[in-house]
Amino acid sequence: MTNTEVNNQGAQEAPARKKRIFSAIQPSGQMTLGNYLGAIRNWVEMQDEFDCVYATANLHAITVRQDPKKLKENTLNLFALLIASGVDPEKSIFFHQSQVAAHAELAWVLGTFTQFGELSRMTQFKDKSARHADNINAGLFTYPSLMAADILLYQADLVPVGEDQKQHLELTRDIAERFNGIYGKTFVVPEPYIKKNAARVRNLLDPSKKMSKSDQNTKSYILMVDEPATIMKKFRSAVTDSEACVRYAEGKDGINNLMEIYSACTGKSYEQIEDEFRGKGYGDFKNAVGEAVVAVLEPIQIRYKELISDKKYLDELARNGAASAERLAKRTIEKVYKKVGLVR
Ligand code: ATP
Ligand code: LTN
Repeated sequence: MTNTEVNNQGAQEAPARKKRIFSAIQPSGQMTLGNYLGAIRNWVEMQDEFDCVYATANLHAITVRQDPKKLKENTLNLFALLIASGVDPEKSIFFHQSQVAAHAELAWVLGTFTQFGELSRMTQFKDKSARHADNINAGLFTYPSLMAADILLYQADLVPVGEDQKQHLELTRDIAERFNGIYGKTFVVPEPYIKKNAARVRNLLDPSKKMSKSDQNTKSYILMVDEPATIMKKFRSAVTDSEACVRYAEGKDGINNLMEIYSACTGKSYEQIEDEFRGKGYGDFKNAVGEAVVAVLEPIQIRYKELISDKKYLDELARNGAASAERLAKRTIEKVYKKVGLVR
């Protein structure tokens, strides 16, 4: 019986269950300003409204070859950076995917409910197998079954997704419905949670592309841990146009991108920004954008440095998070094994 039903019958007033969110980020490199404004900041905001379960997706990261030492370091750094950004282990469950074995267990079972044809159509698989032609491994192919397991294990109602992960979420929904259809209601079928006006940050040197940590040119992106002086320098070399007028318009991708970043960091609207820089040159504008970004990132960097120097504390946070995750995951995996007829 749901809480609402209890309430309708006039029984004790129970608070309505908050919707559950699941999300994860791969520790596959250093986080950029794009990751922060497009994803991480939302993770922090969603904590007040939703019951959030967050993880570093280190099992997904090994679908491309990783140096073991580097992977561990990236995983810990990502964990610390997210906490420094405001992911709060008191409010949310936050852990490393590899700490809860049920992710791998459920992924195996769900893999048997995922068709070869479906996986073959995934654009991420096609892209990544073209980029890593020497290592098109089975894990890269079945990546979406593991992602479905991440989400379905926690009975998540909502999954915040960017454009690139929509197809994987759609497949997750299909797998959940297929399983529920055969065995009766087992999984919540998750909905995409698309945040209105979430920032989409573009590459500083080629604004036709998104800002991406895997870009060859370090000047094309701002890292969350870049020094303030580096951030200022990178913005000064950002591509603009020859009009010398700060306004949001078609064909002004470079300036549009800087306006989007400035707006995301200061809360100012495009009109306010146009007013502020009327009659001023791009040099002034770029400096202001750099300063606004430094103002957002500097406090995070300070907290990050403190956290990263206390590995024991970080380990303890992750272990506690994993223990809470495990309790939720256990219920689902036990139900699944029982329904499928697997001896536990
Ligand atoms: P890669 O360079 O390895 O493709 P990436 O930097 O593009 O990685 P992901 O690790 O794929 O980022 O994405 C992590 C999260 O950050 C996702 O939710 C994604 O939508 C978001 N994100 C990544 N880049 C941007 C961007 N430039 N603007 C807004 N959001 C972004
Ligand atoms: N595939 C995602 C990371 C990811 C994820 C998830 C996101 C792994 N498991 C579950 C949402 C829900 C990516 O590369 N951005």
